[in-house]
Order: sequence, then C-alpha cells, then structure tokens
Amino acid sequence: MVTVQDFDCTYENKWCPGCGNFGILSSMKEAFAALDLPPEKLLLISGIGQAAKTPHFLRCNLLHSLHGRALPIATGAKMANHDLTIVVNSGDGDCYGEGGNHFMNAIRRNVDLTLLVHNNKVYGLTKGQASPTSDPGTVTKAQPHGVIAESFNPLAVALSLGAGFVARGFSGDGEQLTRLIQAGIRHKGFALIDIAQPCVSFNRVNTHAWYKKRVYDLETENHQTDDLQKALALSFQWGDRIPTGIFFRKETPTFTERLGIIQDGPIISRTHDPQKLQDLLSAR
Ligand SMILES: Cc1ncc(C[n+]2csc(CCOP(=O)(O)OP(=O)(O)O)c2C)c(N)n1
Ligand code: SF4
Ligand SMILES: [Mg+2]
Repeated sequence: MVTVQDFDCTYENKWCPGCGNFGILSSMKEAFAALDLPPEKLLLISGIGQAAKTPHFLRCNLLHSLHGRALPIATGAKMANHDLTIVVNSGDGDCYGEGGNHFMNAIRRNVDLTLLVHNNKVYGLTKGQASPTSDPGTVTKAQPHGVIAESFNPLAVALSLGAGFVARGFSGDGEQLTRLIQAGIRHKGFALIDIAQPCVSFNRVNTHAWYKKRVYDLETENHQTDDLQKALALSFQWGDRIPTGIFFRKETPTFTERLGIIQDGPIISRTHDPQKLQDLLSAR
C-alpha cells in the first residue's frame, strides 16, 4: 500500500511561510497515496516559477524543464511511455503566459495528463509582476499605472477548446483539492485543475481570507458536470462568489489512443535496430 510518507523528500524548500503552494503539495501527496500510485509510476513535469519547483519536494520521477514548455515535454513523455501517470505543475505565468500556445494545443490533442496550475495571479518567482490572470488595473512595481489588458480566463478557454475535465480548486481547502486531483488523474484524457493560490508576498488582494469568504463548492449546489453551457457560464463567475469543484467532465478518445502506432504497447518497451536510423540519416 502506498502512503503519503512514500513521497517525502528532504530537498530544501524556500517557499515563503504561508504560501499556498504548501497546501497544493500536501494535497498532491494525499491524492497519490489514496490512488495507491507508487512513486516509480508517477512522472511530475514542470516549467519555471515557484509553482514549477513543486516536483522537487516529492520523491518520484521528475523533470523540471523550461519556461512554459512543460506540456510539450509531457506530451512527448506520454507518447514514449503511456503507462506512466503524468502530472504537470505550472503557474499562471508559466502556463497561460509563456506556455499559452502549448496550453491550447495540449487541450486540443487531449493528451492524457493532469495539469495543476497554481494560480496566484502574479509572477511570484520574479517578484510580483502582473501575469495573464492579474485583474485589469492591478498595480505592481513593473506596472505602476496598473495592468491595461483584460485578464485571461483559463476555464472558459479550456471549455471552449473541448477539454474533457475542467475544475477549480483552492489551496486552502485541502480535502476538496485532494479529491479533485484524484478525479483529474482518474479521468482518461486532459484534465485541467486551476488552483486559486494566495501569494503572501506579492498579492495582497487575493489573500487566503479573501478567497475563504468567496469560494463555494459546486458539488453542494448539485451542479451537473455534463452541462457544457452551464459550465461555461460558471467559468465567468468571479466576484462575491467564486465556484470551485468540477465544472465539466466528459471522456473522449485520447491522443495516445488515436495514435495507431503505439497501440501495441509503450515505445520504450520495444526493441529497435539503431542501424535503420543510421541508414536513414546517411541516405541521400
Ligand atoms: C524567457 C524568460 N521569460 C521570463 C523569465 C522570468 N520568469 C521566470 S519564472 C517567471 C514566471 C513565473 O510565474 P508563474 O508561472 O505564475 O509562477 P509563480 O512563481 O507565480 O509560481 C518568469 C516571468 C525568464 N527567466 N525567462
Ligand atoms: S513569492 Fe509568493 S508564490 Fe513565491 S513562495 Fe512566496 S508566497 Fe509563494
Ligand atoms: Mg504565478
């Protein structure tokens, strides 16, 4: 039986005390243990940022990659070995800004992975510049006159592109977040969990208390997760009430299922003849 302690590691963690990332990290461990998922079957992939450091703090396979590039790397890893469970840790800047194009195309391909976006509405690692999810008017050291762009709505974009699992969690509700991560991993196909995450150092508006007053769980309101139009309408609700939980869920064939060439088993378990590649490279 897999336990939470199986994922413990001693790598030094320098997140600020009170950072929402701690809650996300413990929900991940709880969810993996509840799913009886051994560390060797799990691959965590990330880009760059405070959120992207998360895989370092769990004992499992990991790849800490480049700005915004976690999703294409995860797609390649899934193609090479679709027996692995792949979870991507990304931030609002890393995923929706630097990697925005990859976000859209991973959804369109329906790559079977779980994407956790630690959404603190700032670039935390680089000291609080505005990110794509910052609200218009947000003043930062780099935007002293306030953000002039509209904010990016990840849930609406994901739903519009046909994502089969779209959810929002809150780092301050560990029990719900653990359930969401388990459901995202069980979902066959692309699963987005955007996580409202306070940044105690650089976001003084969207604090833990601010979210606590506003978030509610769609499950308690009997939301039907097969209703795309309702899910889309809810994805625009942001203010006195902020919905969390599963907005939409529907399984369709995944990227690897549609790739006939890997139906006989993962590429890594096949024998290959290096001479064939050599011949191809030297062919004129
Ligand atoms: C090409 C390039 N662009 C930008 C940066 C700076 N940079 C590093 S991480 C990051 C954003 C991280 O923001 P987010 O994904 O929201 O993560 P957080 O730190 O908030 O968890 C930025 C802008 C960089 N180092 N190189
Ligand atoms: S700067 Fe913000 S996101 Fe980064 S560790 Fe500190 S609280 Fe967390
Ligand atoms: Mg961020």
